[in-house]
Amino acid sequence: MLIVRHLWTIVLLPLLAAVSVSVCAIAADKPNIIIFLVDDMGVMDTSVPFLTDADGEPMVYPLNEWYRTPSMARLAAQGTRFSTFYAQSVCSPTRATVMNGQNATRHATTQWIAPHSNNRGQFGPQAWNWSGLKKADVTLPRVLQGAGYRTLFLGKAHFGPVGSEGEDPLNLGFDVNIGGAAWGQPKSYYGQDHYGNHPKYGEKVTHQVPHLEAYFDTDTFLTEALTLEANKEISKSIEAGEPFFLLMSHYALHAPFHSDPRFAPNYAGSDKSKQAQAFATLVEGMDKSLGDIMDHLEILGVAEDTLIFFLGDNGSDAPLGGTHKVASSAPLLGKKATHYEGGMRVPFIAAWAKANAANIEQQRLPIAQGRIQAQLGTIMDLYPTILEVAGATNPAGHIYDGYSLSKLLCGQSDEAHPDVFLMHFPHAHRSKYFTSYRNGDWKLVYHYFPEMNKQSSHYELFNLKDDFAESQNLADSNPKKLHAMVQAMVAQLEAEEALYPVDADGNELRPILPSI
Ligand SMILES: [Ca+2]
Repeated sequence: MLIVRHLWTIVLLPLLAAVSVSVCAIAADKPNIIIFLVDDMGVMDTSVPFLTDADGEPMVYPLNEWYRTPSMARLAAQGTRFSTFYAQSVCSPTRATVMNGQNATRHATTQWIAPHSNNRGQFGPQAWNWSGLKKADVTLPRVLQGAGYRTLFLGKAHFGPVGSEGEDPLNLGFDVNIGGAAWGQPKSYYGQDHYGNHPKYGEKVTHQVPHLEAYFDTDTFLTEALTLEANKEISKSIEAGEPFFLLMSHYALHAPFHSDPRFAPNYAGSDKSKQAQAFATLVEGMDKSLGDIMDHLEILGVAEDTLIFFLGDNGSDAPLGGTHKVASSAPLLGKKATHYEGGMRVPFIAAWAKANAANIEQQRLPIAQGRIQAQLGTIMDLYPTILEVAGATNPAGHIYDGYSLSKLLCGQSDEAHPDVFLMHFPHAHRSKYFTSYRNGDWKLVYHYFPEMNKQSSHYELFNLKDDFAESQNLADSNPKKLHAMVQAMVAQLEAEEALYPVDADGNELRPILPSI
């Protein structure tokens, strides 16, 4: 009997060892992937210059000198950043796009999702996707789960309203959810306030951040608590030998602009408002989080095997100046929720957490270091880029609108990647009922006027190469270009099955072609 058992051991052990080695080899072939998504972070809310001069050299503006983001600078030095990267103008549309790679026009979550009521607005399309993402939807984390990843969600979700399937990231392909709920902002950033869960708020409180009881009544700022929890989950994945996908989705920099005491002294001497100073502390706390995660990856010895995509989810909401002015995103015009560049331009950096040209995974995607890519990229591009890096396959029948960024990240131009971005917003916010369409150097903004209860139109046409601050409307002086741009915009709206604003009688308002 003993001999038999021994024989089994002799036969089985090498087999088990072989299986074990094989699994490890597969795991090692898959890089860890982090999307570091910062809420309401515009392209100018950082000390890292993203905008460039005509020669592609970075331009430092006063806002770059105001903010402090050394960890972003560290990441940018190791990777490639984009001078022109587009997200949607508000939260939920971008968040759904991160998850499914579709333009908001197609996934139809075209407005931010209010937690308790359908906020389509008086003239918004009835069929817009207020209920957000569903259990059955194709999502990036679910596809990555299928490719062997442990999927981690930390922070602000805002994928669906209260009581919907999309309210809980665990329904959408994540193995872990810490902090994610229907809320688009926290009630409080402070541990002393229990991040909005404190009894002092009463029973009808909303916007309380879940899962952070361990930090109640401490001085731990929300951004820090989420970072500590993220690093714990990263450690668990490494200990388990599983590659991880982390959507590190900070509540910062969204209002309320609560000052982070750790950084407040850095701005106290400024002549800027208390609100602007508090906003700057949110920026610096977010940046510390990035640095802490990068340090943790190095300590664990997995920085070389970890790819980081850093970006904001819409244009800046910095409390500086007027909504439709050159202010919060200076030198760009406008801020979050507007149709101008300040509403939709976000920072984007992609880098290995520690560059090493000898690393096999990095040889497959040798991201150019310290480089600024001038060709435009969009939020839709994350989905196909990450699937490619992870060796995952897009499920049959799932349409996505992005293009792989891999050539652009490696310092090349890519003719297959179109210089086009369509942003469709058939709702009312700071800017109302508009579609903007970027194509090459040109940008068209089409305004619908449902309030007038009849078809009416207004066009803005800018040449961003000559006029990045959108100061000169060329719609009247260049009718040929205007016509061509509206035609191309309409074609893309149709291809993506856009839903349009309606007039008071419920009639759909489609864009009107201008006469030539
Ligand atoms: Ca946002």
